[in-house]
Amino acid sequence: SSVSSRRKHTGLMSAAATSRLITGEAGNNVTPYIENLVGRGLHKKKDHPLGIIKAKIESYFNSLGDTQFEIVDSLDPLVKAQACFDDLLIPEDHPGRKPSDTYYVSRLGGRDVSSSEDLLLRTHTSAHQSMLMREGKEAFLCTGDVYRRDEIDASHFPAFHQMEGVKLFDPALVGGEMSREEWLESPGCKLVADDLKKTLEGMCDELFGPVEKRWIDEYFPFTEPSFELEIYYNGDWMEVLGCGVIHSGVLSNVGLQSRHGWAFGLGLERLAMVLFSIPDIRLFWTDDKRFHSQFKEGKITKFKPYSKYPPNYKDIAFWIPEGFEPNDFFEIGRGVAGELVEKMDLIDEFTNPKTGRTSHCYRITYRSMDRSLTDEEINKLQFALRDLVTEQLGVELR
Ligand code: FA5
Ligand code: MG
Repeated sequence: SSVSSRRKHTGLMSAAATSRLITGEAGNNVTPYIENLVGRGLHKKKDHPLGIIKAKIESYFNSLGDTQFEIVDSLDPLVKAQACFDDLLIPEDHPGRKPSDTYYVSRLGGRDVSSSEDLLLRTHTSAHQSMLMREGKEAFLCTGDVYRRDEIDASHFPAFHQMEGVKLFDPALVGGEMSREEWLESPGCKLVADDLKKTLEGMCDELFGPVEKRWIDEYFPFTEPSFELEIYYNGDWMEVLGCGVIHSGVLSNVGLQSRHGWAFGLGLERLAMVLFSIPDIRLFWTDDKRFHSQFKEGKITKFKPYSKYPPNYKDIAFWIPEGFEPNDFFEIGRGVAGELVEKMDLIDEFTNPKTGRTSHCYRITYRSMDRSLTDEEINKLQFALRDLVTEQLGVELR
């Protein structure tokens, strides 16, 4: 077991010498597993479900007639905190900026201090809004891979894809420079919000056929008002996107204080899983021919599952130290086993009344998409996991 965990460490060190994302700088928490996902460009593959959906949505927006949406899909996912957070009025103490939630390449002030110059993997495509508006773009669709530290299961993966849409309006139509309060009460603001909702409802009808939808009031620091759109599909409400009228502060930051418009950000996997009946979010990243042979440019077809290999379960229990972050544990699991870890579930939590110490027990589900795993292989992974959590998180195994 210690052999295989040492091998992991060596892998990490040698990657550090050449890598752009694993630098060993202060606060650098990108793992080799994540680095391997960056740059795959799944959304640009014409025969990939994500590429097919992207093209469908782009052609919908550019069939509306009145506005030409520029297509942007090749921007570097490595951005500054300035672009991902500050330009969007996301405050320094926002939970989304914490190293438990975001992959940082560097943090100038150290692990726990936020700075505009920090380098990170974008957590949403909104990170490019301000730059694209500064360049003078009036309407665009910007698609890319985004990264968030998160739990692992069939619908959560630390990398997924978003499409950002922005449309600015003619000031003659909606009004020009005014105070934020005045704008929010104005008919122009209502016009922008109505256009946003009508356009996005039309997009859902185009993709799903007539489908039941509902609007939920939301909060984003960079839009005002803000909404979320849910659709009723296969017996359940599903969140498709977040959107809103662009906040006056965001526009004045890019020198557009006399302009107004809307913005939205949608999750491509969410839509693709439903439209193509893809049951597991990790399938988007597979190299398996049995997956890729099923999809063709321009066609929305139902995925036919190929046989799954059997799962293997292993439990791990430990006393947690103060400040324990489950995401750090999930990350180590992903680092050790990569795609072979299907799920990591907290199955038991217990506090000793005498000592006040808390113990967590997690069940790890190991499964490969393309072969049967041997006991020996699983045991090695589990031992490596046990070693690493002890070393890196200071937990005490039970
Ligand atoms: C955002 O990321 C905002 N930037 C969206 C936005 C853009 C609002 C412009 C206003 C203006 P949120 O975190 O809710 O918001 O994510 C947006 C969409 O991405 C979700 O509705 C969902 O479709 C998708 N999404 C979010 N988290 C995940 C995940 N873990 N896996 C798959 N899809 C996800
Ligand atoms: Mg949301």
